[in-house]
Amino acid sequence: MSDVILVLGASGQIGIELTKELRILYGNKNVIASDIRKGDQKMMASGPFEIIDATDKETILAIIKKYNVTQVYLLAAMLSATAEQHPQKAWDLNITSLLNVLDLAKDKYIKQIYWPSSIAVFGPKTPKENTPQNTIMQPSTVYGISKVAGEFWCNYYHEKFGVDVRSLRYPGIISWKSKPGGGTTDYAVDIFFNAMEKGFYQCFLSENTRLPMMYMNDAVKATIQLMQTDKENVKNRTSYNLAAISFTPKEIALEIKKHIKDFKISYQPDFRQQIADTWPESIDDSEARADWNWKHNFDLTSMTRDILKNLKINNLKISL
Ligand code: AKB
Repeated sequence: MSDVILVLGASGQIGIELTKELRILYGNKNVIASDIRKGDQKMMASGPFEIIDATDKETILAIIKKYNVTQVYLLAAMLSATAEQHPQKAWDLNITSLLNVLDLAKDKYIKQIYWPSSIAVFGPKTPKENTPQNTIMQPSTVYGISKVAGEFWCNYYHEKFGVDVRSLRYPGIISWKSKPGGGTTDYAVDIFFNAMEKGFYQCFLSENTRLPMMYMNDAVKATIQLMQTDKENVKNRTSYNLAAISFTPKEIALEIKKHIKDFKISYQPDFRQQIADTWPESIDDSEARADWNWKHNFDLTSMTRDILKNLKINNLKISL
C-alpha cells in the first residue's frame, strides 16, 4: 500500500514546492495539502486540500482518519524575524504543532514525521565556520529556542516511544516559484524579484553578512531523500546539519550583475542584522552526506542562472 501524506503548512514557501514534488512521486490523491488558509490555486486544484490549524490536534486527527494518512510533513512555523515580533505566538505555533504530530505518531495514528529545524538553532557562541553537527548551540532568538527545543522533543519521542521522526536544519532556502515570509534569509529571494522588476534592491542585511543558503530544488531533494531512506540510515534523531552554499549580499549581487548589467544594490541593515550576526557562516553537513548520501547540485552561479532564466521565461510579476 502506498503512503498517504499530509502536508501541514502546504501554502508556505517550502510547502508549495514540496507538495508539488510529493504529488509527482506518490500520486495527487495521496498527498493531502493543508494550511490555515487557502493557498496556491494550482496546488488546491491538483489534489485534496484541507484547512487545518496545526495547533488543533483534533482537526489533524480527523483528517488523518478521513484519508488514512501514514506520514505527516509539518511545515507550519513562524520564522525568525516574525517570531521576534510575536514571541508567545511563535512558541505556541512552533511547539504545539510539533507535540501534536509527535503524540499522534506515539499513539500509532501515523508512521512517519518530517519536521524542519534550522541553522537558527545556533547562537553567538557557536563556531561560525564549518559549524559542526554537535557543538555549542545557545540560540538568542525565539525561533532558534523553539527549534532547539523541538529537536530535543523529536529525539525524546524517538528514544522513548520509537517515533520515526526525521529532521533537517535548513539553511536559508532560495526559490522563485514561491516566496518566503518572515525570515532573516528572505533577502536572498527578494533580491531576484527586485532585480528583475526594478533593477534595484535595498538589502536589510549588510554587504558582508555571510550565511548558509540552499536552492529550493536541493532542499526538496534532501527532504524527500531523508524521508525515503531506510530507518537504519537515520542515525541522528535530533536534526541533521544540511549545507550547500554560503554567500554574502555583495557576492549574490555581483552574480546577478553578470546577467543584469545595470543592477544596483544598497544596504540598510535593520533588526534582522542582529539575528544574522548570531548565525553560522557555513555548515559542516558531513554526517548527512555519510549517513544517507546527501549531495547538493546547485552552487551560487548555477542557482542564479537557473532562477533568472525561469523568472524571464515565466515573465513573473509577483507583487513585492
Ligand atoms: C529564517 O531566516 O528564519 C529561515 C531559517 C534560516 O530558518 N529562513
